[in-house]
Amino acid sequence: MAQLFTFPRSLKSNLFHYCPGCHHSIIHRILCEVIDELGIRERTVGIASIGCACFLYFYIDVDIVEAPHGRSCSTATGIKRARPDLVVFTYQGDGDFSAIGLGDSLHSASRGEKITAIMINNTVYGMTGGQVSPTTLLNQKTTTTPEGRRPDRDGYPLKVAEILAGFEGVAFCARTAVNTPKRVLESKRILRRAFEVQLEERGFSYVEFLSACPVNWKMDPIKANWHVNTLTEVFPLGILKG
Ligand SMILES: Cc1ncc(C[n+]2csc(CCOP(=O)(O)OP(=O)(O)O)c2C)c(N)n1
Ligand code: SF4
Ligand SMILES: [Mg+2]
Repeated sequence: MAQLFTFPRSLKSNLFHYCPGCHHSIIHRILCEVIDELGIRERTVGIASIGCACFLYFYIDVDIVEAPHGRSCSTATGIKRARPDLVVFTYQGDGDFSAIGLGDSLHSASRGEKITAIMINNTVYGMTGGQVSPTTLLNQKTTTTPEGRRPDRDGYPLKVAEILAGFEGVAFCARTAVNTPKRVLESKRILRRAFEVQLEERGFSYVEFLSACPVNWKMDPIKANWHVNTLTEVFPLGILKG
């Protein structure tokens, strides 16, 4: 019988701690597949951020550094500048990348640091109980906007990929999702391209994943999975640059 799937070498066999229906685990898998296919596992360093994916070292079998909240791109910058031979990626939430870490993220991108930033946009601070984040949709209920996000009080959703695409230092910028099999395959191609851009030393590469957070969206896993389509109306998918 033909074997269609193999377990990625870079993925540890530990059980995921993520909630049922969370997309973090799918993204971990395709990330590991890309690392394996590019043959870079021995020289890859991941920067885990503070958020639901802070236990990245428990799942991905590469060297992992845990950065303080919001400082992943700066930590990645230091490692990449000290050791340009390494492949360095960050794995950050929308809160980490675009709230507390916005300054670090934008300046790293603007400087054209030769790192790959992966941003998991689930529109909330997932780990701390679902507070509003810069990417929360208008009218979306969160624990800190219980009646929904109001633009006059809470501002508008921050479109990070659109901002980064305008930076000269950014060589590759894309937004994707993993809520259908076709999108999982497309996401893998995009992620691979982002790493290739780093290997080609062309500049900062950025991949944003629209990601389901069933628990904090107060939806069952299936409904949350399809709700990602609503996010795409505000955050369109595609390669913005590269
Ligand atoms: C300096 C600092 N401020 C605040 C916190 C509390 N905190 C932990 S995770 C988090 C937000 C995480 O949200 P996000 O980056 O979107 O990741 P997610 O959990 O949604 O994947 C916050 C505010 C912290 N750990 N450190
Ligand atoms: S709180 Fe949300 S982002 Fe965090 S593990 Fe659960 S579903 Fe995933
Ligand atoms: Mg989040």
